[in-house]
Amino acid sequence: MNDERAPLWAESSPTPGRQYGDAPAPRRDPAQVRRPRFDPHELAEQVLGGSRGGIARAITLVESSRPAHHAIAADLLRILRPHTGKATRVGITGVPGAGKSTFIDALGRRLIEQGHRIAVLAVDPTSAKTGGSILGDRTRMGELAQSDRAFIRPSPAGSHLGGVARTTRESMLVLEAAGYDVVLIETVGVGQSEVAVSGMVDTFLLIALARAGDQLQGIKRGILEMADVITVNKADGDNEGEARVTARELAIAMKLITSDPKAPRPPVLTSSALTGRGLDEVWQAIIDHRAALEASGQLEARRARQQREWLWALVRGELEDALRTSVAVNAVRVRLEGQVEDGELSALEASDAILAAFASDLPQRWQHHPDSGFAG
Ligand SMILES: Nc1nc2c(ncn2[C@@H]2O[C@H](COP(=O)(O)OP(=O)(O)O)[C@@H](O)[C@H]2O)c(=O)[nH]1
Ligand SMILES: [Mg+2]
Repeated sequence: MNDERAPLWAESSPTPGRQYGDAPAPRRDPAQVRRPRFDPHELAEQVLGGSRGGIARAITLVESSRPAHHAIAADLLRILRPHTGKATRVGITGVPGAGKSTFIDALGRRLIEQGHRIAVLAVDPTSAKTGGSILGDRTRMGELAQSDRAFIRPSPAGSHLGGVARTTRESMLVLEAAGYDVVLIETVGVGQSEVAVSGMVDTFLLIALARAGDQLQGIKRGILEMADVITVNKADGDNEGEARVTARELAIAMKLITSDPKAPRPPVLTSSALTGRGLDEVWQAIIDHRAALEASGQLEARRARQQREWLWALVRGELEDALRTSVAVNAVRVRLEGQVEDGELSALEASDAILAAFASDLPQRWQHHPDSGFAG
């Protein structure tokens, strides 16, 4: 970066655990590599004590795709739950290149100077395939990553958005329990991941760019609707004037987009991570948004709604996985698909047959759950 402050790594110890900028996602699930077994009580103690190694192991555990680890992760999260929920949770979106990572690095360092502890997570289902965003962030978040008051975790190598969303949410809880009071979640700006992130944060910041004209086409309307705070970024040098013009245009556009005329319209600001101008104002707008939610009781309602929606997202995800892997369903699928294609069977009849096969083959672990109301 271009300022004179001593680099934070000057006095901090090396940070264990996978970080932004490390080698691309390991080919093997790290939890499958032989390592000491996970003990949820021991791990919880380490997390609550702020041990970086313990936090990294806890996140590795929640990211693990091994069924045996799910139960341990659930135990861990149950122990940690009373210590979660106090952080300021912020989602940060914007098209690739908008400057999100640079912004997070600059903002994060300021917040650390103010005494905060910063957790940075990413939701990017594409990163596992391309490794792109992780490599890009090596330089962008280098300074923040060296601080012992920051914990930065790249998007997990999940295969699909649902998996990435789950592990990001659970990692956030681990980090909150470890005392990180600001959680910043960067996302890629393509739509679906924003929906997932908006389901786990209090405030959504949209980082836009000055490019009068194609500004609105580049940002999907759905993402504009989700934004609680907007900043036109890279407002420096020759770009500054244009950024202001764009901010005014966006402010007008937001009037049209907000369906409820009484709902507070998101403030549209300008900022530059390069010069630092506007960063404090953006953070203030984020704090103000959250404070307004809290004062009106909406923060609690928002989080309750997020939990409820998350519950059903989990149920749907599990159902889809079970359907896809069901032996009985797979035994009939090709035949039924063929019959539907040939017009021998209606889609409705075939769907009944598939569900009947599925019902005969429901995963054991779903049956007789103590809270199901069916168990004896
Ligand atoms: N002029 C200027 N360039 C910036 C600023 N922030 C980031 N950049 C540059 O924009 C490019 C993309 O930044 P990055 O943070 O990786 O964007 P991301 O893809 O949204 O995370 C990099 O070359 C940065 O150096 C800024 O405030 N002003
Ligand atoms: Mg980035």
